[in-house]
Amino acid sequence: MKVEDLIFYQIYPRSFCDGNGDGEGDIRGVLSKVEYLKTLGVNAVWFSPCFESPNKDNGYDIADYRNISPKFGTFAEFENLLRIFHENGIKVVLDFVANHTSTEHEWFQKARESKDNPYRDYYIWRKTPPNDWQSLFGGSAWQYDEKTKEYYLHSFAVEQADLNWENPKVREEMKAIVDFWVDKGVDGFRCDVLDMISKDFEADKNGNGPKLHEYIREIFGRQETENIFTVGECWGTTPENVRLFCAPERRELTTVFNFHHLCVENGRFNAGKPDLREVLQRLSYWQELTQKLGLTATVFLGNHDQPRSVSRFGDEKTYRYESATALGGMVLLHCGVPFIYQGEEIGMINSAHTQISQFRDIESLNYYQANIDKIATEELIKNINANGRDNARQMLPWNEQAVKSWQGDYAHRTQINVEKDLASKRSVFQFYKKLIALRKKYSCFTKGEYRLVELNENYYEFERRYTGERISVLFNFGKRSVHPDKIKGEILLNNYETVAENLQPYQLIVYKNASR
Ligand code: TEU
Repeated sequence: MKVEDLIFYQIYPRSFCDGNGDGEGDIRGVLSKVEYLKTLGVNAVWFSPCFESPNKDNGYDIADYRNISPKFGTFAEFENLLRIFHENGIKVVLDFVANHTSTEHEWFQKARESKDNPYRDYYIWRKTPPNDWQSLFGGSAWQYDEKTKEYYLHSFAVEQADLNWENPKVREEMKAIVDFWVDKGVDGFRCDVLDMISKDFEADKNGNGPKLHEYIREIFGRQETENIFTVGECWGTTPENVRLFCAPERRELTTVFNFHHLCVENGRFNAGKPDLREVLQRLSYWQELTQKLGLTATVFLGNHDQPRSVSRFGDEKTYRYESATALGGMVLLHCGVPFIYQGEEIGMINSAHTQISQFRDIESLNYYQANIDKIATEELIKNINANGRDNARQMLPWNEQAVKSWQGDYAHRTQINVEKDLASKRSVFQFYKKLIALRKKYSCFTKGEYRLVELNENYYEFERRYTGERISVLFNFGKRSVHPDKIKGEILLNNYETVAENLQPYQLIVYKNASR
């Protein structure tokens, strides 16, 4: 399968489907939903980490890279899953967490034993903190370790120690892990915070260091990894960096997730409603840029770290169906590899917690602790409800029956669940299915050129062209109706039943060979 034909669905293993009723997602659950994924039409799945982990950061703290978390299933069950996905034409991409391991990983357990342990240099130790780098989850990134009286670096939780990529042994270990899974038959990797593996102490930067590209080539530029799909999670990308990561002749990555279009709010938790126009403007900028450079882009509006896109960019109260379907159109009709995050296909919205005890995510809990004396509790809860990562981690509601869940039950379960959506006349899932079918039918979506036609306060129009095909996508992203110039043409898709003179709130219309 060609890269441009891939249509991804991200599964967050702990929250996708619970097959044994213990309150956590598992392989049995995933296997019961293969038909669901096939009906939707996706042909690739990215699994967030499903390896052994104490779950301080939900699997992004890996204790054993070669073992499946027993909560998720056995190794044999995983091999079976892989086989079944492949038989059904679905590629499987795993998460590769290369910047850090859990402090429960045996490498770290040994490293912390003594300064001369052979594993000591697998991690980054200093007598005193050499800088004031902060953990992305709050507080200093340097943690004092009693036993050997030195500090180790942890860019995320205290229990996630950063690996020392300067050490060739670490790079060998990482290659062996990649090869282990490639040998098992997985089709690629999503690489967690990949741009952080090379540090730059001199320039005082915890990432995008001078050896970054060299390291990536060392791992993924080999014959063994020639045919796999790789996507690097790179927060601090610049256009130049993206070119370096993705230019095929450099043999680094297939593509990257860059987050410019999702970094539109001021600050992490006290954000306020973001401006969708700004999001679309940035998305459009990256579309044009990757196209100009001949690189593969990714397109996504959510993942397991982001609030629900409908709540964030759409209107979850009055126009949930319309905004969910139109945002789906933004993901599936642009240029590059689209990624649907679980639950987007039924228009899931943010949760509405009322108490801090209902949140699970370490980033949100640390934010709460750090601000409890400064900001009123209601305000803190409001901020976490709007911006926190638990929103994306609610168990996917398959039907309206309440379930036991590590997250607590989804607050909107009775209004929003798969069964109800599928039975509804206004089914978000059915619209996603149509979007995917459209993407598969017209080569201009997979191979075609992207051209921005118009972007103003609440109206976005772009065109995709390939040989004789020309398709226009019109999106009114405001709550007012807008009046684009009169358009004629064959309507391929419309998230309203009618086409009035004005485009209705969150209306998305796709025209073939439109003319004015
Ligand atoms: O995310 C990297 C990252 O920078 C996020 O933690 C981000 O700061 C936060 O979500 C606010 O938007 C990756 C994973 O996707 C995330 O789940 C992990 O917690 C993190 O790395 C550490 O592995």
